[in-house]
Amino acid sequence: SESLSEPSNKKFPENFQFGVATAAYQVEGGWSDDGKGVNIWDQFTHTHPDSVINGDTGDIACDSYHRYMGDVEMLKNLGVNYYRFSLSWSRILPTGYTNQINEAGVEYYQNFISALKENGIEPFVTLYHWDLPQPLQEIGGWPNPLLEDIFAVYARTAFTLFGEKVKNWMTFNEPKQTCLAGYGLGSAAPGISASGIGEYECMHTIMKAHARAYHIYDEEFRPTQSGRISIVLDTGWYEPASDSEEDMEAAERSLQFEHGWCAHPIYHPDGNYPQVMIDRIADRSQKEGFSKSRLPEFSAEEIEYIRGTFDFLCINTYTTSMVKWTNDYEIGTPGFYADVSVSTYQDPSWNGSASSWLKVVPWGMRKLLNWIDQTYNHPEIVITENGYSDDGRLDDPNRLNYYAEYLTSLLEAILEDGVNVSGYTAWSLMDNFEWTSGYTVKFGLYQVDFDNPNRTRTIKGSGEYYKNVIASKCLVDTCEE
Ligand code: GBH
Repeated sequence: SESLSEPSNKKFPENFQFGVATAAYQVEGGWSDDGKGVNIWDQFTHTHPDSVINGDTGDIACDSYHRYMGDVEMLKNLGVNYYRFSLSWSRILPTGYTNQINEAGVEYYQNFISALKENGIEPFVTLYHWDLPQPLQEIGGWPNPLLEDIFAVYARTAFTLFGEKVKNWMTFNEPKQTCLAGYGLGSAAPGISASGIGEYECMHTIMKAHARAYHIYDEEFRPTQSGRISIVLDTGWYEPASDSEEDMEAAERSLQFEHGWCAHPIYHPDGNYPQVMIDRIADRSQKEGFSKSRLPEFSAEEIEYIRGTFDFLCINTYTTSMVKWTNDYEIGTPGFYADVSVSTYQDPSWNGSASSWLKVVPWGMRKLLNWIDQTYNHPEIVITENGYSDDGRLDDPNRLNYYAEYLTSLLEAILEDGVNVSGYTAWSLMDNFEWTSGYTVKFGLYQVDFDNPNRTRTIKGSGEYYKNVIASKCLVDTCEE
């Protein structure tokens, strides 16, 4: 594994766009203010405090609900082209349905979006970043196919309310996490453990719900609003542990399960789940004694309806794993990882972060971008998240180096490999509620003082660096002209 010493002195293309990202539950706070309804993360942090480090919650978080003009100031100072944030569904529709519309929540987003536009910052809006209204969990959450319809109604509401100013929409953030952690392993909200079944049913609804929202936008809103819409998928790079045929097959299989599961139905010209998933899960299900595959099936009409529902490809990527071929896991308890049956590890020589899973492997991102480019037919790609965690210090050379090295790999993918990447988004604008890690792990370009009721924000060394990168489109003091 090669490691980079010097950041590239090449320039990003003139029209390349830079942004930063957050998500509603991680920054907004105001969890019960002005008519907001309860969502599954409110519920999870309040009723399973043992599942989050220090029993932390997003009740107040960065208090962006009350301090959004402070957020705008920071975004302006960084000079970003766009801000990727998410809408809190239950702030707009407290029950999840349209029987109640919370005017205060609608106004909050209208004011915020207007303030962004007035300051020349394009809003990139995610409809769903993991915070399902609790009443929809009461009817089963994402594994319930009814949620397709309910999400479609919410999406139409959002396009109607905000679509005049919002020209970049993302339906779901990382459905793989929603489904695996939420309905498979039970490690994240809503905490359902139903591995081997729950995650597949969850994804099946989300694929259809995404496609519905895409078609609604395409048919009812695009003609007048002329924006674009996509879905945000997350994946690391999976590098074969050797160049043996077995390890290469195992690494490709990992990519198909970890990324193809959501990407193939939407981005691949053939549509549908990857064949390797269809075959393996059918085979294991049969051996386990199920009457049919645990992987639900799409009809031919559904495959067609979902295929191609993107205007550009959005990818969150942070790290890399090595993959070794292994014997298939024994037939027994069904589970996603047993269905994949590979052995993964991270090289002990790779630099780490405050998150156990996040190792610094910039070359992995270049390989991933090339794999996506080849597998999905040279799409336009926006990196919608990439970043590094530490303890929240202001002087943060490790985060600065992470950005310098990953952006160097990105430049190589664009300039040397011809991958069509049009935007890059740093996660995150500021330190925030890092899900089950609570406030112990920090990703921000700005530090937030969580002990201060004003939630004072201070730019870090990496924030100053990113600001210069955006202004100069260059990673070092001077770039080749
Ligand atoms: C993103 O997920 C999220 O979109 C964002 O909200 C979050 O704050 C950010 O990353 C930083 O984490 O602990 O071994 O079980 C990134 C993908 C998938 C990375 C789940 C962490 C847990 C691995 N995440 N993964 S493990």
